[in-house]
Amino acid sequence: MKYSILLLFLFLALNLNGQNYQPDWESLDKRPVPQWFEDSKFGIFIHWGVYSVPSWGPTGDSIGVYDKYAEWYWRKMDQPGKVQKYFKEFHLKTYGPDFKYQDFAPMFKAELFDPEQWAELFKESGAKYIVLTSKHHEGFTLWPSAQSWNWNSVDIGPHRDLCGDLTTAVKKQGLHMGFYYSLYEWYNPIYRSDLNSYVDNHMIPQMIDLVIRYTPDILWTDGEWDKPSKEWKSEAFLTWLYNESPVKENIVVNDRWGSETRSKHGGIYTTEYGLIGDKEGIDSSIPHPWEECRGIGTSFGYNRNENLNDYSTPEQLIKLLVSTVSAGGNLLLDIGPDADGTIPVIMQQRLLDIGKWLKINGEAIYGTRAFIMSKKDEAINPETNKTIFFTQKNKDVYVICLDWPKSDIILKGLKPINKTKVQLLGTNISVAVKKAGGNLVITPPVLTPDDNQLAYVFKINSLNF
Ligand code: FHN
Repeated sequence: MKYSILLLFLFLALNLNGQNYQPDWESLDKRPVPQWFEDSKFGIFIHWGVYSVPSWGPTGDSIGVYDKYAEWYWRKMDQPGKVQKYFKEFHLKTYGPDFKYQDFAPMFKAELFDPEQWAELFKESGAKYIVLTSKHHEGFTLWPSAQSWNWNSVDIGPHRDLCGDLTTAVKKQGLHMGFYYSLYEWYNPIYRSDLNSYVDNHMIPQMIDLVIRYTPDILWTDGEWDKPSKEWKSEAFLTWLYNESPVKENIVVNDRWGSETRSKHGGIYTTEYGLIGDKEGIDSSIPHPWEECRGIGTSFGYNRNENLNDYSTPEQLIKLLVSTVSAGGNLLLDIGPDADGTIPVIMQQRLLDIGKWLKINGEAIYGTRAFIMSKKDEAINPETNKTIFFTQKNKDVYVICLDWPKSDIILKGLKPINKTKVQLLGTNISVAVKKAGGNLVITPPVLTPDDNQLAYVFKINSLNF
């Protein structure tokens, strides 16, 4: 759509309102990440598309992290590599040699999709924002995109605007709605033959369409690693998004805008199963908003081949949330709905477990920041040993214990004042606190089985920093 590109550049030239970001990273990187995002802490990622029909990937310890992703079914089947044989074998055995990936599209029916029910579940989970795959690397769009004719959820399959219907339901629940969008497409012939035309006539018009139609609060790009940001024209697009678009105040973007941009440019930094590409994740001493994303199991798209032991337990998920938030990050936890529009029951269960914990302990998560009193964690508490985590809100500190502490918790260097009180969230039990030397000492009370939780939060009010 040449028209959209012209409009984009016209907007850039005129800069019709107050914002004045320039189309270069130096300027764009100055835009602060809107505060609502850092305060939210917990979001739900949804990978849903044609790949939800075969919903299959190999599992087990011998398979690499990225090779377990069921949403890569089409590519893994075709691409020579370590796991191609598994995908091919499954496909041939199950669907036969003449069955093409495209033949899955009419089987993606979403006949049981109830957006209101999804949104109620999301609300109950305690998540504050949702990110739905508007288009994954397969190129199939979950909205009636003019650029994706006959390869979208209205022309084929569900015959429904899935992005639109979910957006309405999610916003009604007071949650933030966002979209994942893959810059690259594996098999789009225009992408493969004429990148410039793909970017100008397909990719940018699609992103503008998503923004204008649904006014999302997040645009979560991906598939950026294939080309540098200049070739994707990312800086020009973001300039429009930040200066002129209808979402310029609230929109949050990530760092996936070109092969060179992760943890360097854009908005929030992102990790995935704790990794950035092949590297270990975020250096938490870098004070920049960041987000960890991963599935409840080992795949983003639904993988029917997973068993219970592939799924994180409720305890593991709470640990993931708490450890991420205490290091200043957000958790974007993924679910993979079935092609019929239902959310697998185990995923519903896990979300509700998190929600139940957050109902009692949410104040130790939402709106908090990393608690860094000294650069060295050991100086805060020698017993931390990664089962005790800290968050902070104003003058209050939250001590989050994954296991019930069997002895006193000694917080080195924390200074209580006279009115400092300690409360165990979710109970009325009074908690003894005293000053000992330069330290604050909490003596855990006696608990009954009714007080049993996935993690225990001691809130220390009114500290003197
Ligand atoms: O290839 C994708 C993958 O399928 C999934 O969408 C994740 C989510 O962050 N991103 C890509 C790999 O980084």
